[in-house]
Amino acid sequence: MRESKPNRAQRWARALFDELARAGVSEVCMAPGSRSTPLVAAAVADGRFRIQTHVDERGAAFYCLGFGRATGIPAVWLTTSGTAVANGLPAAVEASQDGVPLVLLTADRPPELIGTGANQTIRQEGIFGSYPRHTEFLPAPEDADSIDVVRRAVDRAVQAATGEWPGPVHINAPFRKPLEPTEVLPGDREGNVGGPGETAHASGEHAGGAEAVGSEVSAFLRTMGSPARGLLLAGRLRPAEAAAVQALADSSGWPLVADICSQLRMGPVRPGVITLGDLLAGHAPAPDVIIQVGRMPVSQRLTRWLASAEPSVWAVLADGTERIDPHGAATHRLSVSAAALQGKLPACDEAFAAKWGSAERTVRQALPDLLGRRLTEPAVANHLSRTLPQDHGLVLAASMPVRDMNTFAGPGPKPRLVVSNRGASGIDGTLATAAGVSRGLDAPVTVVCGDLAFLHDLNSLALIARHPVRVVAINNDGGAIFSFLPISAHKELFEPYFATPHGLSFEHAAAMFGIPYVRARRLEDLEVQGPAIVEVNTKRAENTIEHQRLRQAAADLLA
Ligand SMILES: Cc1ncc(C[n+]2csc(CCOP(=O)(O)OP(=O)(O)O)c2C)c(N)n1
Repeated sequence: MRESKPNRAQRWARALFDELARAGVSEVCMAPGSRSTPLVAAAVADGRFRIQTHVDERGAAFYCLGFGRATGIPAVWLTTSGTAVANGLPAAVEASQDGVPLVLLTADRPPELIGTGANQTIRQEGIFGSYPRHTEFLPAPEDADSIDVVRRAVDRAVQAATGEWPGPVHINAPFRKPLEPTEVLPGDREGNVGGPGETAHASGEHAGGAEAVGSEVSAFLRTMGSPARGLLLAGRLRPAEAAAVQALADSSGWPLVADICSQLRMGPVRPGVITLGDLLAGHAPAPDVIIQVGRMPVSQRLTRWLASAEPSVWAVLADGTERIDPHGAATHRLSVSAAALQGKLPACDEAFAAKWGSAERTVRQALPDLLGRRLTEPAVANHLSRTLPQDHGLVLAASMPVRDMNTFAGPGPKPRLVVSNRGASGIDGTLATAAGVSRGLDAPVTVVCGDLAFLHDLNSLALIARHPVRVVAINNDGGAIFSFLPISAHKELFEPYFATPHGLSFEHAAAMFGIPYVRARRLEDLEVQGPAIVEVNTKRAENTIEHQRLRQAAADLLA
């Protein structure tokens, strides 16, 4: 049976805003994001709220603080999950110290995604420390029997924010997909795409030591048997780990699907390394066994496809306490490094490896022609990857820059290091990160970032000015990534609250900080030395179509 509109998340969010309005709250300042979609849609639909948008959550929170100071009525600071939430702390501290009412309303991922390496997923409980007067951690809408849960929570929170000693309050609201106001089939949940959802440990917990590692590995190898079709999947890795993973691939002959931040994705062509996993997903033979190393890969298209193929073994080599498995597909978790498997993996079926290799070659050879010479976002990624000066560091902003480089980078010089702030996938601090990487490597750096990420960290241009950093700012006048989400079909909400166009150009910002500026008109214009800002103007609508065209072209080649 289909639920009628609005779906459960929407009803929940609408009750939340109805209760806020009944409590006399009417001012909202929000920053764009996806997980907060039900809350944004509800605030707009309610009609009683004045809604400001601002790309920088820290500034948005201070805006709300200012409103509370001026009126004595709390404003609602509305954000998505992840580091966006952490950006509210300075205003929360000030509001608490000085008794200013403020409602910190944070969207969150549902509990089953916490601690799995899922995108923009962090532990949000207690994030504002002891500063809130009161905290409400709501259950996900599907986990509560009644909508009264949310109404009572809002009442308690506003009461505390405006009580005898006013101050900040925190309401945390997790949501499952679908997030947009649309129909939903009951039971259609995130996570658990195809796998068993329970992770076995190959042996009992071991307290470390070579002997214990050896026994864990042999227990795993016994369980795995002799698969013919084994695949190595490399997520974010540090260079030393990457070298061990490469050695494992070389010795076993298992195809190695390398993520952009694996340190194995970019550089000259290397047999056995699959760089175009995002485009090949669904068009290459499915493996029986996957051994995954490093943190979560960027391409959800790839990992979802692998999960849906239900490999009999999906072993995650864990390097921390998290279970890197947002799709619930892992079957084994091994507390060993890739080096521990060296020389122990069974040989790979040659036909299987050859099919992956030929799919990779087919798309790689066609890609330059498919991309053409126009200044599109995929072509910029590809051109930068092929022309990156030797030994440059590469920093990729969360959102489309890291995804496009993952999907479209071609063979080229090997960067010294490829990094992206993908631990929590915040768009904040990207420019400062690039300056720090440059100093840390003692080398020039190229940073590719979107316009919202650029604006979010504008004052860090002061750091850029002092380092050999080339900033490639892809200005598509808003958040292009949201055009790929279902919310883009909701025209009335999409542009003002998700895409959030600003109409700004970065020329004057460059001049203000004394940084040379280039407006790129051709791909060759990207090739400047830093410090420099290269602004690339693209159109969001065309970008979505171009991505679809390229994906289809790759699929046609592999059909
Ligand atoms: C600090 C922070 N706030 C909000 C988000 C949610 N978010 C994810 S992608 C995105 C849009 C980024 O736009 P832009 O930097 O212009 O890149 P584009 O999507 O155009 O590639 C936003 C706001 C986030 N990841 N981090």
